[in-house]
Amino acid sequence: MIIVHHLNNSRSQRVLWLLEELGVPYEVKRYQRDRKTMLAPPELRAVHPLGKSPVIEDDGQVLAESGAIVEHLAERYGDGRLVPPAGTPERLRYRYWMHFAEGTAQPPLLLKLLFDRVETGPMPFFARPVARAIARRAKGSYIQPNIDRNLDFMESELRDRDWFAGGAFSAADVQMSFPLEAAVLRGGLDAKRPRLMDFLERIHARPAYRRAIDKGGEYALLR
Ligand SMILES: N[C@@H](CCC(=O)N[C@@H](CS)C(=O)NCC(=O)O)C(=O)O
Repeated sequence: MIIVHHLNNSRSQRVLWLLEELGVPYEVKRYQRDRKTMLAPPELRAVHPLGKSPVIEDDGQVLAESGAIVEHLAERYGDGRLVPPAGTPERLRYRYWMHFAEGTAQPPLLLKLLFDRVETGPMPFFARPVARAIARRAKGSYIQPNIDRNLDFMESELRDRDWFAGGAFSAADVQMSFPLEAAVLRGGLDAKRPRLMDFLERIHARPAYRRAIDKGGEYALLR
């Protein structure tokens, strides 16, 4: 039985969704973020030294890193589904988006989250103006322009195809869901990029996605 170590409101929601798409049985072990710091509880470090989610156990082997998990599960249990055939342009695009999600899309969104907290979080009154100025400068000069460029690029890539790898839904779309959901919450993704919004609507309507939400519990990234 596959075990998914699942943190509320996190990237591991994607893993539950993928397993629902594949129809593979699994067990969910739930962990709650600290309400104040939003960090994972220390028990997750007993599963993997980094203490982040997702982590899975499959056949007694522990695997972390959502992209590696998604690729592994799709290859091992997909039986040809959700992974484009090897040697096709779709397979190359599949690989590209699988890595783009965490390697390029996610970093500026995380920076945005951190600098938003610097700007609005509690601190001594004398430090506030300086901290706010630094946060605004970082967001305006680097973070938001990178988020915008990434979003424009993703929007343009869905101009000629329904899904990121091509005409068929694939595990790369599962991996891409999290940065897009995060971009709605804090990256400025809205109706001005209609193809990305339509992508989100289509994935949220999938029965497997809905089942995964029921299994995972609280998921505030969902819109
Ligand atoms: N690149 C890693 C990132 C893992 C990660 O940062 N997970 C977050 C959840 S979205 C986490 O565990 N945060 C809690 C913490 O850092 O304590 C992946 O894709 O799996």
